[in-house]
Amino acid sequence: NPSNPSAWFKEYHPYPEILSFFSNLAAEHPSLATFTPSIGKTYEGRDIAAITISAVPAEARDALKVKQIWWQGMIHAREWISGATVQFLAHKLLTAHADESDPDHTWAVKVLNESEFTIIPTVNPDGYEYTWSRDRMWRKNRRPVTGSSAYGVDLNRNYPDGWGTGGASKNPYSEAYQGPSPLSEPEVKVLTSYFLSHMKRAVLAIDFHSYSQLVLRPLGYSSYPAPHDAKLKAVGDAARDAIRATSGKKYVSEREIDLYAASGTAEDWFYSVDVGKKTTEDRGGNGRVYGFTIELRPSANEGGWGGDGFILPPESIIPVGEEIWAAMKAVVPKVLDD
Ligand code: ING
Ligand code: ZN
Repeated sequence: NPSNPSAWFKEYHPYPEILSFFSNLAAEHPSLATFTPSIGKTYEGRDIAAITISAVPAEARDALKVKQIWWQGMIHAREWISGATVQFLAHKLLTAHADESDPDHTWAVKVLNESEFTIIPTVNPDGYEYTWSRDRMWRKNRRPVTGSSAYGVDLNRNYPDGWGTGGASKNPYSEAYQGPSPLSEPEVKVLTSYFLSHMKRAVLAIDFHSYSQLVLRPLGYSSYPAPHDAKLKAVGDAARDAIRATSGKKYVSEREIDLYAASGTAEDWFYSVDVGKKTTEDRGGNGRVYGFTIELRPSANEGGWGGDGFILPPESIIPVGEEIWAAMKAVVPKVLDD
C-alpha cells in the first residue's frame, strides 16, 4: 500500500499487488496521476499497465508542449529490483510534490509543472509471475516458440532498430533469443505502439535492469558514434556522479557497445539512429529521445557469475531507490533544459 511506504518497500511483491500499488498511488494523487490498467496484453493475457504523472492538466499538455519522460522496469523477469525502483521513483515524485516539508518538494513542483512522466511498472508480467511460481532465474517472456519446445523471447532483443545484427541469439533456447522477427512479441508491440502514439514530446527514456551498476547509452548494435554522444555522455555521467555522491556506490557510465554488442534493445529503439542513413529517426516529435539502460545494484563483482546478483535483498530497495532518485534529479533538468 503506497500510504505505508516503509512497509511496502520492505519486500518485493507479486504482479497483482504491484498493479494495486500503482492504482492506489494514482487514486491518492488524482490531480497529478492517471493510472491506465491496460495499455495492451501479454502473450498469456495479462494487462500491461502504465501510470502518467504531471501537474499540467492533461488537456493542456499538447498546447504547452510539455516534455515527456519514460521509465520502464521489469523487461527481464528476474531483475526484481528494476520493478521496485520504478515503484520507488513514482512514489517519491508524487509524495515530494504533495509534501511541502519534503526536501525535494520544490524540485518536484518545478519538474511536474514542466513535464510528464510515464512509468511502465512491469514490461514483462508473464515472465515476472513465472519467477514467483516456477523459476526465479527466468529472464524472457513466456511465449512458446513455434517449431521448437523452447519458451520465451528476450524482449530486450526484439525491438526493431538494428534487430538481428549481432549480440543476440537465433537459438530459441538462448537467454538472448531475439525472436523470429522484429516486434514478434506482443509485449514489445504494445510498448512501442503506445510510445509512438502517446510520447510525441519524449526527451528521455530509461530502461531499468539489474545488475552491474552501469549507466549505458546508445548504441548497442553498432560502433557508429551516436550523433548526440557528447550530450548523452554528459547525461549519463551526471547520473553516475549523483549516485556516487548519494550512496558512495560506483556506477560506470559508458556506451552500450563498449560493454558488449547487443541488437534489438529498447535503449537503441528509444534513441533510434538509423545507422545506414546515419540519422536519428523522429521518435518523439523532436528526433532526440535520449535512451538509457541503467543496470542497478549489485556490482558485477558482488553479483558474481552464478546469478546471485539478481537476488538483491529487499533491504536494498530503499537505498537503491534513493540513489536512483538522486540520479533522476540530476538528469531530468539536463534533458528538459536542452
Ligand atoms: N543486461 C542487459 C541485456 O539486455 C544491455 C544489458 C542493456 C545490453 C541494453 C544491451 C542494451 O543483456 C541485463 N542485465 O539484462
Ligand atoms: Zn536485464
